[in-house]
Amino acid sequence: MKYHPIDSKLFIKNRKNFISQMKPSSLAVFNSNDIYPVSADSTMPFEQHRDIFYLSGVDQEESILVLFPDCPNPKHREMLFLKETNAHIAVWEGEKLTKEAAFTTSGIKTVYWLQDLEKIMFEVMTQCDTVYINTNEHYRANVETETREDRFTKWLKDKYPAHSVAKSNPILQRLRSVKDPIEIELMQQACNITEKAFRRVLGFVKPGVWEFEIEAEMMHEFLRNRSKGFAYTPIIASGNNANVLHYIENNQQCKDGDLILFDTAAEYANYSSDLSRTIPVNGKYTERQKAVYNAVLRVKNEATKLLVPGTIWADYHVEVGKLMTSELLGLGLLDKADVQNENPDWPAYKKYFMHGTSHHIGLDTHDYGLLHEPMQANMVFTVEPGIYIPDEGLGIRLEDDVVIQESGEPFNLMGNIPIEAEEIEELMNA
Ligand SMILES: [Mn+2]
Repeated sequence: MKYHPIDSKLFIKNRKNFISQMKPSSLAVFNSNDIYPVSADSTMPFEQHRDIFYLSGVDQEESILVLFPDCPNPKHREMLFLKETNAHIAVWEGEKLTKEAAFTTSGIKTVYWLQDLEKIMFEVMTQCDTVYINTNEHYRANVETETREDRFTKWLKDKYPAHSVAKSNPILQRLRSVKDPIEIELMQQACNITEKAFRRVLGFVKPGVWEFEIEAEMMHEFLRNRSKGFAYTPIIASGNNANVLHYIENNQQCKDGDLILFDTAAEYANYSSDLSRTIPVNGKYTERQKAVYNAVLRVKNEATKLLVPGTIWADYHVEVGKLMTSELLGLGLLDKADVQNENPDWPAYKKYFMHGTSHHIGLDTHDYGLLHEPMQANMVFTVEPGIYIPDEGLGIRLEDDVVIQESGEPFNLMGNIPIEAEEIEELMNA
């Protein structure tokens, strides 16, 4: 791992919170992700499943966490099963967690090698009545492959058909949406790395540069700051490419007079940041570009103030829609008749701003969180309005990541990343 070790207090607390929501005489199991194949013997880089990471800090393939708070044997109330390692295996397979290192990372004292799994599972399964399995219920999930977790669940249900089953996911959705101070600090580090990359790019962009050259500059800054890289597939969209919302080719040349929309940010220690900025290729916004830019910025600033405890996500979007409608009227993109005759299910503003304004962010970029429940302090959200005008060859989105406070305005984790049009022009021309 490139990141600095994380205090195991975080994972100990996360397990305590999870256990407090479990039914009596129940056990919960969490698996690592597979290492996904390419072909021949090539593989994709490993990405740990965020739930086992959240509950243990273990960032290694073929790991299993078992929680059984009512177990008669105190040794088996928390257990890790890991791939065996020793000095000899390490020569061939590289460094893997020893039992001691697994304890330091997770705070879990009982660590077995995987070959003991079936035997120990038989012992603990005969001592419990309910088993918590971990299904993916994220509102945007769309998974076609069978995960390691799915395979384990099938095996478990097949071998122990008399157990009742419960769901871990709703518990994790609630817990993971409210961040611990240690997590907020890790997210701040991800945002700070993103800031370095963005400032580097401000000094690099000029007419004729290619979108992928900008991508390379950012990756350089991420890697040298202990990030694995982009938290999500980067969007570097010049000119009309900005109007393709999920443009990820990043293979065009940036032209004098155009804008570039970046939706690019670093991960750190598996935590995401999520930034959008829109800058002029030649270092100076035209009057029209600046007018649209400042309209987006005003919507962002006003929307941010609505992210307070008690706000319901859907109501918030209705309010942001009103802010956006008034800006679009001001820009002459909508007229009063468009608004009077609008379809309430697809309001007029959606012609120019067709995506959501905010999502939870954390270990996943589109993080866990039950959207029908009211917002709470220490939830972290993005704020990302945009205006997209294909007829004018421009699209502008501005996005920061903010932490909801007990009272007052949210804390902006990206408060140091330049956003005022004048400051961006100044830095590009320095
Ligand atoms: Mn986002």
